[in-house]
Amino acid sequence: MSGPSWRAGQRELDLVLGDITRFAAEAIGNAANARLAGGGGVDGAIHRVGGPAIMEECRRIRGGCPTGQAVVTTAGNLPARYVIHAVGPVWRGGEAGEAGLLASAYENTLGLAAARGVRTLALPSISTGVYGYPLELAAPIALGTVADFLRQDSSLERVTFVLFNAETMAVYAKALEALT
Ligand code: AR6
Repeated sequence: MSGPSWRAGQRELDLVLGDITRFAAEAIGNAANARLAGGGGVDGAIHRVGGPAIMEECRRIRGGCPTGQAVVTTAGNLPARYVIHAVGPVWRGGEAGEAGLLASAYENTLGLAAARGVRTLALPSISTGVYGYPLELAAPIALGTVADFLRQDSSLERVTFVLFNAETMAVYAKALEALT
């Protein structure tokens, strides 16, 4: 189900309710962990649907991926060319640099996508599941970071947040309204 969207010139930021593993985009963002070890949530779904080729490539990435950073792998069987694994912060109350790390996880994801000439990117709501980042605080950071990037970048045409449940969609929709 599609939700509201935001535009800057030819660039678009949309919200969609759904499962990111079924979404057609050139690159798909993952909410991974620093060991790139797989897990539950969106990470579990991406590895399950994408198949073992994604984990094989994750294992070859020495040192994993520090919090706030991102790495690219194949998308295996997913309808995308790349998966961009970003590691968001675990929520520790807000005084441990969480906001900066969350923004940086998105910025690095966007940077890797742009560097590969990706035009359409789907993103999950990083850190707001198992990692416990409060949705109301995460949504403006997620959307604001993508909007800032789209204002300057000329490679990405459309970034779509694929949100898994109605509550996440409602909070993101409100934050998107505040952005516009
Ligand atoms: N499509 C889109 N969004 C999804 C999907 C899906 N198929 N499945 C879940 N979500 P989480 P985190 C939403 O927990 O908080 C993993 O074990 C979910 O509703 O996946 O960054 C990793 O291995 C929520 O809104 O990621 C890490 O160890 C959002 O995705 C850890 O969890 C993020 O929730 C990362 O935790």
